Amino acid sequence: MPVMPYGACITAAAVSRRGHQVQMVDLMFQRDPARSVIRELRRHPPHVVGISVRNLDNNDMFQPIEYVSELVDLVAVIREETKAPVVLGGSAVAVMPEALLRATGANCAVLGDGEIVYPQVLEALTNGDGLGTIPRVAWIDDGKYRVSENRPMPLQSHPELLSPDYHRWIDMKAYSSRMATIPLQSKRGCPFPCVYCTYGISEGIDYRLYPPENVAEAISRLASKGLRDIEFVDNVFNSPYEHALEVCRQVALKNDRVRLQTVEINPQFLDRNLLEAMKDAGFVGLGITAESAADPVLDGLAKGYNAGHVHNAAEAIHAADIPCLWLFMLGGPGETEETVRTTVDFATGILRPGDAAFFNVGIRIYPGTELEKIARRENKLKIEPDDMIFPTFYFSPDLDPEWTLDLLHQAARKHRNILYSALSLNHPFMPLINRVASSIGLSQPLWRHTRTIRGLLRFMGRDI
Ligand code: B12
Repeated sequence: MPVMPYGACITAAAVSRRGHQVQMVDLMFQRDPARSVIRELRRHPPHVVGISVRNLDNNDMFQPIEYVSELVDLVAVIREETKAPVVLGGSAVAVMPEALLRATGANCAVLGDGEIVYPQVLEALTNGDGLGTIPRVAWIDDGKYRVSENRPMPLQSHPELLSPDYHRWIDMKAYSSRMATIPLQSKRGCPFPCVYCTYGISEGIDYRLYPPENVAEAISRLASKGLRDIEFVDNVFNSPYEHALEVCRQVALKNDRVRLQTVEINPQFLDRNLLEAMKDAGFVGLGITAESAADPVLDGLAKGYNAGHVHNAAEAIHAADIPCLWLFMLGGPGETEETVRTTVDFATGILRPGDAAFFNVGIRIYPGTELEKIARRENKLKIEPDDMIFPTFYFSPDLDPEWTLDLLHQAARKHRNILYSALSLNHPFMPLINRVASSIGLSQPLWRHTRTIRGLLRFMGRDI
């Protein structure tokens, strides 16, 4: 499913509010991105070009696709057309700023909240000032990587910066005709120490919470424009628990008839009470990032909860009767054939017809994470941190990847609502499925229809 450029729209709205003229070029649906960029640069010659980079790669260990080369080519095209400084921003940049700056030769990178930092960068570039006093900016100076101070960034609660006016910036028809959901955050920051994760690196380890009334207000704004399939894109939606509960209460009070989703639920903080509040707010599906149902793996990933929490969450979800997408991650530290079997058995045992389970196999290693240290200690990772810009994965030394795929393959043959990365992520039918689902009016979330879609595909002799 195409993901809407939420961060880029927020950033564009922020600089526009400061009086700058902003042109957004969304390359998501462009057949020839370079041509679209050249056309736009000629039509509106810019003083500064900002690029929002979301993904470094597709995160698939078996069929890795890297996107950095495309970015490098794009910056080269921009450089040929204009002398304007190029600024990188976006979630991928915060993950690996130095490597991306070196690969692209961009002038600087914004590592923090674009709505706060980018206006300051624009002013510094316009006035010829240095970047050093602006928080969370990185650049290369005489071959040396420099990064400015990391100061706390209070959230900006202006409605336009929480739910930007999407119709102004992007082609909303193109997104809604492909089952895209409207992203919305209720907080930033993540205090959990999961070994593989970069959330704390990019958004900080302290929570920064949007007031629940503002979140509810943002939802009303979206609903008033006909945007009702809204997805919370917090790192973890249900922590802090009380905040999530209050968000749900405030949204329910507004009664905007929205269809809410999130795939960022932590099983540790889920109970009947919250699930009821989520239902009242309008949740039509939720994704639990359980990662595993086996204690040695949950320990190895430093998830901070155990298999008991995962089972309790399943019980609560069944009682609340909300469709659920279970997300698992196989191959982490401590994973063995036995733990894989435990997790797959758990998944196949709990699925109801409208549920689905998705297994990611192999874990992307990012520099600066505990997983990087583990992989180096185990002598599994020898390349320099900057080279990890290209897909680099961890897979437990006590497990065979082929065996794992084989087991998943058998489970997916038996249970049509089981999916795994190597089977479905890069499937050429996925974009078509999104289009058809939208045109026949299938309700969100699409994964609720996994069994039916796979049944149809099997009937046509194609599995996914
Ligand atoms: C929610 C989420 C999802 C949801 C998205 C749902 C939706 N409807 O949007 C789902 C589950 C679908 C998803 C899928 C995937 N995701 Co994801 N996702 C996230 C998550 C947790 C939040 C993204 C988000 O919306 N944040 C909120 C917005 C406001 O923040 P933002 O985009 O970062 O923007 C801010 C700044 O970056 C900056 N900024 C942004 N643009 C610009 C531009 C300029 C010029 C400037 C100056 C600043 C700037 O300012 C913005 C506002 O403050 C991030 C992790 C994270 N915390 O960033 C991972 C993350 C983006 N995902 C990631 C990945 C890998 C994927 C998948 C490839 C996974 C998979 N195996 O399929 C897919 C790709 C989907 C796709 N089509 O692109 C990686 C990307 C890194 C990488 N390896 O490539 C991340 C960083 C997580 C990680 N570390 O692994 N994801």
